[in-house]
Amino acid sequence: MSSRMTIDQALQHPWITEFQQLPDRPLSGVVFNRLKRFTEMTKLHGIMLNVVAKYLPDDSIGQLREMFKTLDKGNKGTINADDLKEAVKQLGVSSSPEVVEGMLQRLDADNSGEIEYEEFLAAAVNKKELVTDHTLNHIFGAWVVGRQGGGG
Ligand SMILES: [Ca+2]
Repeated sequence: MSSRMTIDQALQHPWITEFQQLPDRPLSGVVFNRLKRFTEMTKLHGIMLNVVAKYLPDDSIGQLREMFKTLDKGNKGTINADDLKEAVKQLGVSSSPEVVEGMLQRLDADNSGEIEYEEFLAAAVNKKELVTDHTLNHIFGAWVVGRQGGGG
């Protein structure tokens, strides 16, 4: 039996839960897990999340905005491969550079080579929070108004 933990096992581990409270760690275990799960989704699912993420209310993404700023070294407005690797290292999860590169490629919806804020949001947000009345009203409300020519 191998004593080496998988990433998923490590993220269930109590000390990860403890670490995610620490402010000097740019990435929380929970969010890292979401990013990882995002890479396992179908491409279409990822595109849909990118669309929905644009309509998220500010109050549900405040913490993620702060996390993005912390990850974004030098205030570039984007997260690059180095930022992500450093964050994963600080999280204390053993993850190969290839895994992090793969994660970045998957999150990078527009193939710019970096993760923009909305790309990060799409992957990092709690998926249960995504499909709420608020976001659905925004998306379908805008669509219905568009179809009716804005009249009322
Ligand atoms: Ca991008």
